[in-house]
Amino acid sequence: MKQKITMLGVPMDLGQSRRGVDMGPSAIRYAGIVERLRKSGYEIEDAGNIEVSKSPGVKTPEEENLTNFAEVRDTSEKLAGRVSNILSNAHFPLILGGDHSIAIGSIAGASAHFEKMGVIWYDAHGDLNTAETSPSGNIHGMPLAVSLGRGHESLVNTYKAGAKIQPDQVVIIGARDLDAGEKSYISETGMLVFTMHEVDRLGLAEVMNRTIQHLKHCDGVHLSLDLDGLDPHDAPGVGTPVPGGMSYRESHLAMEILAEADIITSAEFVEVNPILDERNKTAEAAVALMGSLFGEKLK
Ligand code: 5AB
Ligand code: MN
Ligand code: MN
Ligand code: MN
Repeated sequence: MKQKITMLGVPMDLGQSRRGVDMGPSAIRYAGIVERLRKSGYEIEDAGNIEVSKSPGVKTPEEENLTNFAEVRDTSEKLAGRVSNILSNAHFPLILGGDHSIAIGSIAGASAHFEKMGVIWYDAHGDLNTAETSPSGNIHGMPLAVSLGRGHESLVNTYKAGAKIQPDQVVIIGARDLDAGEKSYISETGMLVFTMHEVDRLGLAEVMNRTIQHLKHCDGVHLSLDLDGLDPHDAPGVGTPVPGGMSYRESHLAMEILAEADIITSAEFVEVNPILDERNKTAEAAVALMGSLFGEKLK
């Protein structure tokens, strides 16, 4: 993965209901991501943030239970175009969130460059809801469903019409808070999900090996890392913390194994909320994990 990196911030907080996650990209920059990756010998270009605008539109009835639908749709479209351009220039897109709704755009843009792109979803949640199954109406709980072709058609049709990935191209790691509708979808499709139960039983190294094996048939892999996948003790600055997550060190091991396998072709780190954080601990964890993902060695 020794290529040029283009980093792009997406100060989006409209996919959920707590203020502050729009400052995630600043917090991650402040925690020293650029210097860190340069030390590992990367050429990294900071492309700044994309603009997220509030456009109070009138919702149609079918947009009910999709909070800030228009803004999320417009930002996704813009982000997809930017991610696609970064890949066209043969750079690695490193996307800083922002809430997880931005994955709709990242995956739409990145998947256009591959025949069959895999997605690793490192998260306490499945983010597989639709407006029909969502208990909150928050779109950050829906981006994986949208990428799989489920949900409001103007979200599903971001950048290119239709589903961007199929269930056999997805691996969820760290799940411990799935809604009923998400559980049904997982069992209907047989999608590979390593909940915390499997992480405890197998250990994260084995989980990562199985993940890599499962995605062997893919020609690219997008890593979507929600900081709430980590235990709230190690990543307190997130809007929807769930106890019992993967530790700081386990998460490093996961990134190190991915670096060794050299399969990741784009990545995003999302849901860092500096207002809820303790002295930028979560942003610093994000930066340290990016260091490992990009091959930083301990000795
Ligand atoms: B996150 C919940 N499933 O849909 C919902 O942080 C939480 O991007 C979603 O993983 C959490 O509202 C979304 C209850
Ligand atoms: Mn989550
Ligand atoms: Mn998420
Ligand atoms: Mn969250």
